[in-house]
Amino acid sequence: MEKVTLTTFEEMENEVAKLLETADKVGASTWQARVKQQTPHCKFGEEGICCRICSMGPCRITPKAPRGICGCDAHGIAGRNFLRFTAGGSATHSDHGREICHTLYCTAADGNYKVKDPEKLLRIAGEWDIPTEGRDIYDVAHQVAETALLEYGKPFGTQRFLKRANKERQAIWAREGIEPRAIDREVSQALHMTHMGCSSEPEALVRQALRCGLSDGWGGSMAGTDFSDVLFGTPKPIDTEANLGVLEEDMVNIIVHGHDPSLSEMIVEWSEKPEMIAMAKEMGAKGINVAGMCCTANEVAMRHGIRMAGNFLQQENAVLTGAVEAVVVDVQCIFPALGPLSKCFHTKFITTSNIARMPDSEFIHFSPENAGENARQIVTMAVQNFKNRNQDLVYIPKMKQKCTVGYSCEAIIKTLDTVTNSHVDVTGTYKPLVECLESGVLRGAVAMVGCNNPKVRHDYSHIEIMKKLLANDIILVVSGCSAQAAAKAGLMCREAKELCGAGLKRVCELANIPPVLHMGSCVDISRMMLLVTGVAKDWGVDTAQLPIVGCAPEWMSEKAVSIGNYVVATGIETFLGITPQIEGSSQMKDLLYNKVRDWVGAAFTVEMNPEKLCDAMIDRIEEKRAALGI
Ligand code: BF8
Ligand code: SF4
Repeated sequence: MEKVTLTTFEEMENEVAKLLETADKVGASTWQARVKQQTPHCKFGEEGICCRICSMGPCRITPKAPRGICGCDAHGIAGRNFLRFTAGGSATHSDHGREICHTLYCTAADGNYKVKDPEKLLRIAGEWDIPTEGRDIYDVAHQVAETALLEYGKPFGTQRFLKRANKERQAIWAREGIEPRAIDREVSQALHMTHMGCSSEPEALVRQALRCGLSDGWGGSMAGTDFSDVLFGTPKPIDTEANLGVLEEDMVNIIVHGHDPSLSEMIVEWSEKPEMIAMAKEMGAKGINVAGMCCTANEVAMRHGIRMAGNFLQQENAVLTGAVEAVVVDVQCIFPALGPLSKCFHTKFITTSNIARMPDSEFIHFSPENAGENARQIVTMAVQNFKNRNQDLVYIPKMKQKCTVGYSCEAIIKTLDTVTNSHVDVTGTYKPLVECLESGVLRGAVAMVGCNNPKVRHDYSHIEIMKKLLANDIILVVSGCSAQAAAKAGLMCREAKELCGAGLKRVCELANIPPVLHMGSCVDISRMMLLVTGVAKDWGVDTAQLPIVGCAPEWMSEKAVSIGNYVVATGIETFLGITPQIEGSSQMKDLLYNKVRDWVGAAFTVEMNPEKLCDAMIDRIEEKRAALGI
């Protein structure tokens, strides 16, 4: 029998403790210490009932002061805060998508960026009625990119990608008046609605939160994913490794961290150039080792097999190994702490985007037009920094696990085809998966996503919930920092089938897949929307009827709230392990935890205890099965 040995929390935490000793030695601040300084958190903020959107305030709601100076009550304040949180996330994902569209617009046959998946480009052009016949692929790319960019600000109509949804879903969005129009318009309207003296009715605020979320998931994020695939290739299953043990003692270590693959792809390309490797050898290193952090790790792992150093709460850990020559970042989820922390070591902290400027960093403005030159400069800086490493401070935890990543929808369909029709042409259907779900070989599926959050033990909820779901024949698709949690623990390798119930184990053996399928970064949750939609279409039911739920057990960011909104609006019940900041309003709780289900067929469930959260998911999946009569 193939064996799987999981990395335990104790092993991980012991290694972190050693890294924290180094932090003490060099006088570095760490998040572990700052959490203590920030606890307990402000209760008004935590419950969402502090308002500071005008300078008559800030106003805080208490039993003795039930209204702000303008007269807004707890429900209006919590509702406005929730919508603003959503708008922040939607803007962030969608702006990432916009950058990718710009990169696509900059492609040329002899340029820094090329079209790597012309087939996917032509498919999207076809969806959008853009002529392709007899045209140069780059002409098509530029027209598709421009059309995509116009989606952000078009004056009329709704988002083009909505047409990809099943008919039932499209009808629900139309009925509820939540079809997103221009992507930017939904963010703008959210900010307008939450300006002093505009909306204070929770229902209206929640409806706009759903619409603003949809403009992300079925707009900006979907553009980010699809055009990243066109530019850098649609992911296919590929083997790699995960955890801090992927850093190498005798190589130049470069961490790529953030989200936008336009940067990380170039860094990977340049780190592989013979002249760069020769330079590293001149400096006394054996070569150049690029490792990923956070969503960038997912992006480069699934397209190149670049190894993943860790997830959100490990970004400081990587620097604390003392073995990192450069942390190269673009946007989102980057701790401003990395600047001062790097100063305690030889590490260069290199920021590259005007969107994420940070103190104590070296700024090299990265642009698609100069990408090659920018990447050359960055890799050179890292290589030349190797000689400055202080060997006395180097400690690299030995922990790492092997994993298989890169299950795009296209890859999943291809895998299903090989199982059912190994000698027949690709049929392009999820029907085999539908059959497994219908027959009960698989009880259901969970899309597990999201971050880490020091309010709960690092990665614990992700891993414990995943293990229990696998044992219950529930297959997992994962993305973002949840994906890395699975990979680091050892759940993303084929041997992990041994932890599954009999049905899921059989599916893993037949399809030769791990039971936890890596679908990418957080913008790639749009892939999950298309997967669920595809299953619903092949089953002939609406998404809300499927035995499939979403889960973000350790979420923290505004992006996660935007995601939650579009996942729920897509009809997928969403389970949260961190309480959203709305608890101070009974009306907001009722809306998000119950009432939205009447509108879109799904709602949020919140439970801080991972065991109970998992049980609630299993119950919901079984309820859905019963309702389908299976
Ligand atoms: O977008 S899972 S901590 S890295 S927000 Fe951030 Fe959360 Fe990680 Fe990617 Ni997503
Ligand atoms: Fe206070 Fe109203 Fe101003 Fe908010 S908008 S800070 S509740 S006065």
